[in-house]
Amino acid sequence: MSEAPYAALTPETLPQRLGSLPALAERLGPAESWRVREVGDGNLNLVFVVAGAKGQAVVKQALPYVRLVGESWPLPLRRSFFEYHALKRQAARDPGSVPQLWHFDERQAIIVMEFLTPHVILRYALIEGRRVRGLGERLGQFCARTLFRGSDLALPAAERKADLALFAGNVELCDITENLVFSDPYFAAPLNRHTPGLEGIVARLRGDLSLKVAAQHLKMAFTSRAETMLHGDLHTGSVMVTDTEAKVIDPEFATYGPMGFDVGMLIANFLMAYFSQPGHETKAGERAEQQEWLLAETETIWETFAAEFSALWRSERRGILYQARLYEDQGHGLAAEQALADLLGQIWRDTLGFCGVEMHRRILGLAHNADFERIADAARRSACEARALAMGRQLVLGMGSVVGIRAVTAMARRMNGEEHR
Ligand code: SR1
Ligand code: MG
Repeated sequence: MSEAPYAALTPETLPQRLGSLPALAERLGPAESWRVREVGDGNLNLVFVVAGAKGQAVVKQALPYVRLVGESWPLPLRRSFFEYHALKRQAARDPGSVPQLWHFDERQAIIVMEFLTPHVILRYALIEGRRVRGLGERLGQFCARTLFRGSDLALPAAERKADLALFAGNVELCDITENLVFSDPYFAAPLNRHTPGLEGIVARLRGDLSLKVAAQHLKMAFTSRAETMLHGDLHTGSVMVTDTEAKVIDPEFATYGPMGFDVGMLIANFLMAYFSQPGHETKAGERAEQQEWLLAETETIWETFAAEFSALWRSERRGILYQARLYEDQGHGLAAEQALADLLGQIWRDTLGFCGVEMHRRILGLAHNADFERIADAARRSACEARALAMGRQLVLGMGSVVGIRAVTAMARRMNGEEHR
């Protein structure tokens, strides 16, 4: 590990500073051959693509502040430590799902990893109207495998408790989620912004007391129900794709929380991609098939998640919860199936609630989605956003009564055909 004090990399300093790292030199060739570009377009970090005579790598470095806002919002470098440890666990729990890790420097907050090529960020692919074969299935598997295998359903108790303690240190990134996702959208928080034209629906949402209460119930679930290691920021900007492959990146928000959080965030971002599509049309109806594909993939995410989670329940339930010695070994396999159904029901309800608040915060809060932001015309943008806001409300308030993912996609189709002002 580097002994020098932390210093942010630049394309100019990177070859000299990292040129002697075996992890890079062996894969890329001599530093004199390196070409470096900074490609980070996220809200927090520096991301460099380094190309050498023999190969390429990604060098990700945390900044000591929130990049989106600037130095006025300090943010600890140790988020890089949590990202590194989360990536290691995700690689073990769902092999092939994340980029290969090549080097970690804790003091410099640098992670060196595989450069995924020809992958692009899923969100941008969806904005362009592109499709990815097997996308929903792969993401559903990722959720099931990482969420199940990071929990007391699967891990030895001591290991799970050690990880619970480790990731409990990710305080500042949890604080971002706690404020930006669960609180700020529901009042006029200083960093909030929204598209002109949404004033009426925003006032109604912020005046909806049941919604405000439900959002805080969800916040309490997020802060107190440490069920498993979450990715913590599983949106379509945290997935890289080709036409046939998907990999998950950026788990710096990793923490222990409720299983439905990752699934809900992911589905919310598919639904926002769905509602944004008409805003990217050059002629009416042009994206209708793309919208249907997005809903089909949304259904597949949940259906695959539930099927894979059930398979893991039946084959890998070796943790301290719902032990086979209580059920199957006593000839009470049916009770284990009942417990599984109950648990999936709880995850489903949580998923819907987290999905709803994520849809709200990406339109009303600080951190918006390119899906909507890239719709240049404000009137078109606000029309798309209003439908997503209305659906978010239905999901939060209806989380206990919406039965099945097909009811969700049917709701999306209905909302997409309506005006919400
Ligand atoms: C201040 S950070 C804003 C958002 O960017 C990240 O991607 C997370 O989604 C966070 O909520
Ligand atoms: Mg990120």
